[in-house]
Amino acid sequence: MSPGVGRLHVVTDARTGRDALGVIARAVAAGAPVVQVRAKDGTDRALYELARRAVEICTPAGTTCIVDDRVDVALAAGAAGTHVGLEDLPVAAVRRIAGPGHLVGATVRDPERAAALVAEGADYLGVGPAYATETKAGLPAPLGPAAVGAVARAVGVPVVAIGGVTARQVPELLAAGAHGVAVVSAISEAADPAEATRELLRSLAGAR
Ligand code: TZP
Ligand code: MG
Repeated sequence: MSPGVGRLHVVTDARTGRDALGVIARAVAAGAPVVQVRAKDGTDRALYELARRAVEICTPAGTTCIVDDRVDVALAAGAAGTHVGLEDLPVAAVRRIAGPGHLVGATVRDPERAAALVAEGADYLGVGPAYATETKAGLPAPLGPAAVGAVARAVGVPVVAIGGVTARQVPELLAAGAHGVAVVSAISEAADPAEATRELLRSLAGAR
């Protein structure tokens, strides 16, 4: 599945009160290839409903919908994939649950662990925080593009940089070896999320 992983992952803002579906709709209409549904504070039912409605928006547009953390919700909602971090279910467990057709992404920060995650069944890797960000608390210091490149060189699957990424950083991330980028605030905090999506897509296309 990894050749099909898109280069722009639009990740929803997990903070409560955000219009996640409105952002998803605008980003998908603007051509976002991947949406990751990320929500930390609500009930299982609320996450399921959000994921289900996200899938409804993504599917007709051909956008890949991924659910953060929760393979059970991803499968129940009909999402194409699940993204897991270091404290979530292991990649191998997600792969066992979801089977071979499910897109599995994993967060990683170092090349040694990256290869192991791919061996477990990860289709793509997210590396971050690439830059400073206020969107997620408790993160280590920014890794920078070189660390993203080091992971990319260690594996044969696409590597997506996350954390503080805007269109401005896309050229150096791609030059370092990233396949693409994952963003929260660059799109969800933008006055015009559709235009912000197009700007990122232009950067990704231009930097190739
Ligand atoms: N994981 C590492 S950084 C981050 C996540 C979920 C937040 C990225 O948000 P932003 O607003 O694009 O910096
Ligand atoms: Mg997680």
